[in-house]
Amino acid sequence: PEVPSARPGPTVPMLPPCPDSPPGLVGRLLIEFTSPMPLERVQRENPGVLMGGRYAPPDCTPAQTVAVIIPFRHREHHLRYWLHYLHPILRRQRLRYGVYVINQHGEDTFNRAKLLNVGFLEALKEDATYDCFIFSDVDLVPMDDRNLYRCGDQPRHFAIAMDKFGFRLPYAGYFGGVSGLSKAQFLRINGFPNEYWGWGGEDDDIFNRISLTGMKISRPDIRIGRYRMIKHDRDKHNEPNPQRFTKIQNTKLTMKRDGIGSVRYQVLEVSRQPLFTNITVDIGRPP
Ligand code: UD2
Ligand code: MN
Repeated sequence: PEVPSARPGPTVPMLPPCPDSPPGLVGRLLIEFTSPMPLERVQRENPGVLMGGRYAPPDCTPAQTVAVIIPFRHREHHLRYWLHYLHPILRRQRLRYGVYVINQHGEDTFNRAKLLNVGFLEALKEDATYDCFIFSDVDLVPMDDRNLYRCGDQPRHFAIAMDKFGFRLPYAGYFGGVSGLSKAQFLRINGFPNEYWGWGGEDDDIFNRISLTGMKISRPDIRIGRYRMIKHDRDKHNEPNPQRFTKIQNTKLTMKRDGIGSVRYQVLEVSRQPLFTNITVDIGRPP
């Protein structure tokens, strides 16, 4: 509806708030990764998504603005599946959102959590109204659109029942895959650690930060938090980090100095693609 403004002049369009449970969700989804997914097809099938991967529902005003942050290097064919499945889901969930692919430049050791810190800061530079941050692996697709990509009063863990773990939570403190924190929750834990180079441990460190600051993880129902992970081998330059076991013992000591307050990096390129914003960044290398 259009609400007339007090003085003569243009009218201000006022959309009603989006409903708490979006109508038009379909529930359980069929997710498969057999035939390759051309980017042109994904673009053709998502005409409502604006440049840079931005979207807002045409018929209501969402309570939050969501930045989806994806850590990335050399996974183009995974990204195409992710975009193919996620854009329609996020649209049905009536989210106002943007998709940010944080692409680690060069071939030094991968650092997932540091890339996520970069994504937080760079998304806010693009749009200061982001108040919810969803951090997603590029290879994870939810099997149920009732798993709403929003933030709540506690940090949220979305990917709780993955095919590769037999659709069970592998351990109580597991926080990997897909998670979501409000801006305030993220700042309260000083963001994520920057010092986990290579595979593993960073998700447990994030879990520790959340517990140490007195917050509790919220999770969806186990029947709804189901995911498929695209099968893959371990990437080059992302070998298991041998320091991870000792590092996660020390979160309490390290989290104050290592986090969003101390992240150093250099953005090399920001490029707005039709279905996502690509940010290529130099995050350095392990000491
Ligand atoms: C698990 C967790 C993940 C993270 C990781 C340990 C699941 C489903 N996910 O993932 O959240 O905690 O262990 O670090 O259990 N990536 C690239 N290029 C690379 C390397 C990594 O794009 O060369 C990105 C990509 O988004 C990928 C993510 O980092 O999905 C995690 O890496 P992974 O998929 O190799 O690790 P995985 O499946 O064991
Ligand atoms: Mn994976």
